[in-house]
Amino acid sequence: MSRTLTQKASWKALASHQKKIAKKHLRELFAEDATRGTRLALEAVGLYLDYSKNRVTDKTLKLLVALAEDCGLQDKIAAMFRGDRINTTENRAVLHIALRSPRWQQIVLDGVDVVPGVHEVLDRMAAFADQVRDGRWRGFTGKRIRHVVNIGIGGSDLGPVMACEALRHYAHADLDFRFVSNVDSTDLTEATRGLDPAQTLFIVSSKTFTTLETMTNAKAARDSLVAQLGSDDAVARHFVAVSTNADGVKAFGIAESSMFGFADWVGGRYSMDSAIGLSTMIAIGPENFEAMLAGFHEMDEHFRSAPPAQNLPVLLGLLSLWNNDFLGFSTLAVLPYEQYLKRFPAYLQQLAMESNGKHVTLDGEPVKADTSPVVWGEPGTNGQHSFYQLIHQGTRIVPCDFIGFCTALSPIGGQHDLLIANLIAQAEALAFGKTAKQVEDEGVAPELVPHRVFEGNRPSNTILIDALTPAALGKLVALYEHSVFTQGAIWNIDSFDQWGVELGKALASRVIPELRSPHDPELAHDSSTNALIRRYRQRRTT
Ligand code: G6Q
Repeated sequence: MSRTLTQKASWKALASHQKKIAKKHLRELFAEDATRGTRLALEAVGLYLDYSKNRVTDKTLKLLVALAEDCGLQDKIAAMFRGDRINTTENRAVLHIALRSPRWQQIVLDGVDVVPGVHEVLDRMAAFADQVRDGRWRGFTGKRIRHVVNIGIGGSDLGPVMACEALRHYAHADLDFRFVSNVDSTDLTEATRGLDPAQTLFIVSSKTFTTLETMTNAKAARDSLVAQLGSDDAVARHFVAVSTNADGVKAFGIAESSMFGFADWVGGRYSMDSAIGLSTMIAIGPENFEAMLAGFHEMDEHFRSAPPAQNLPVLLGLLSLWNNDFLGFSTLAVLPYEQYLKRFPAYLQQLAMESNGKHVTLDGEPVKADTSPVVWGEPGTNGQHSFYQLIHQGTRIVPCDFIGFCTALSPIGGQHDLLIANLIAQAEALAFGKTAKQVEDEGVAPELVPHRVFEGNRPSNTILIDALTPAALGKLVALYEHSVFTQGAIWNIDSFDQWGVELGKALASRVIPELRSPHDPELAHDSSTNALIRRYRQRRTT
């Protein structure tokens, strides 16, 4: 039997190495090596990663790479690209990389090349997107479409909404995009407030076409549209579906010609570049969407072929694992200094935490190390005026990923320089801090000195990209997808299932009839749950 992770010699070597370098401050590491800031940096496929402000030495990096080798990372990468059923608990291949394969590439699954099918859907999406964009696709009353509302949740929402925001600069000027995800009726109400139904297109995005939230919202939207336009026939001009469930789509009343499919080997949180990205394609146009896919593909090829020490996703993943498992820093703040990326932290939360928030290995044994860090974040500079206090002087250490772009898409005066100066300064302040001596030398009153000290030695990565183009977004998302993969491969977990979301769903389906029952129901939950149900039943007024 293979050794458990923490029993591996490569793991133990890292643990004992950590003890040796635990006292080293980033100030010392930088003082010892004038070239550290450029040596511990990597540029590939147009992304520049400065990882020098991590608490690592050359030895740490070597040991991390050895751990990756010991855990068979290279073989696991090859298995994913080959289409092996690496999502073992669902017995599925994991082939989101096929969604961005060029037409000429072959990826064979169960004897069938899946790439032509991907391009067939992309072509149909492009034809439809063009019709909506240029006004050939008309609503039921003959008016042009002006509003696109994506109804979906989780992976069928977070990717599309993030991409739509991220690439808003490239979006069609006369179309507006809204997103409904929550079963809270406020979401649908507010997203559709003020819209002319005759000019609104709903995209029902659901891989399974059974998800409670999405189907509830989709039905409510359909009923309202039919009531306002006065005919069931209006549905055909105002609803399209993105799904793998053709029967469900048909039963909902959407024709096959208005359905865009994808395969079961695309996980929800890995689906923004599949047909689930239809809203993105309508927004930015097929050419820009294609450029985004090409960006994804470039990063895929880099991940597949670059040696670990020169491999951006592998390095990012290993550094995250080092911070999480060996230094005990259990969260990761993702801090894009780019307003267009305001939904990127939320997107990454799902990508990382749903993928790697697992407690057992592929063999069902407990993972002996902490799995996914808690991912959170906000765009800079807003975060600086709220939670950065804790990041700089709190008792917990929060590794940070700073993300910035060298060229502004919406330049006004010199504002972009102010933005990026803040990004650079934050990483500098976190790493080097401010000593008591420096504070005293500034003439600060002695009793205030401890309050003004920044201990520093707080790790961060800085990712700099030339400009936020569709291709750059594709590369950035693929970077994190594969970083998540790298970490999951080392923990030997299934990064592609999500059984953890099931229990709450099942319990909710038991509570629903108890809330709706016309008579006081027999409640057999715990005393807290029973009391909450009773209180809600007594107090609700609608
Ligand atoms: C993602 C998950 C999950 C899923 C949603 C929506 O990886 O599987 O977030 O995307 O539950 O599912 P449907 O697309 O089937 O509605």
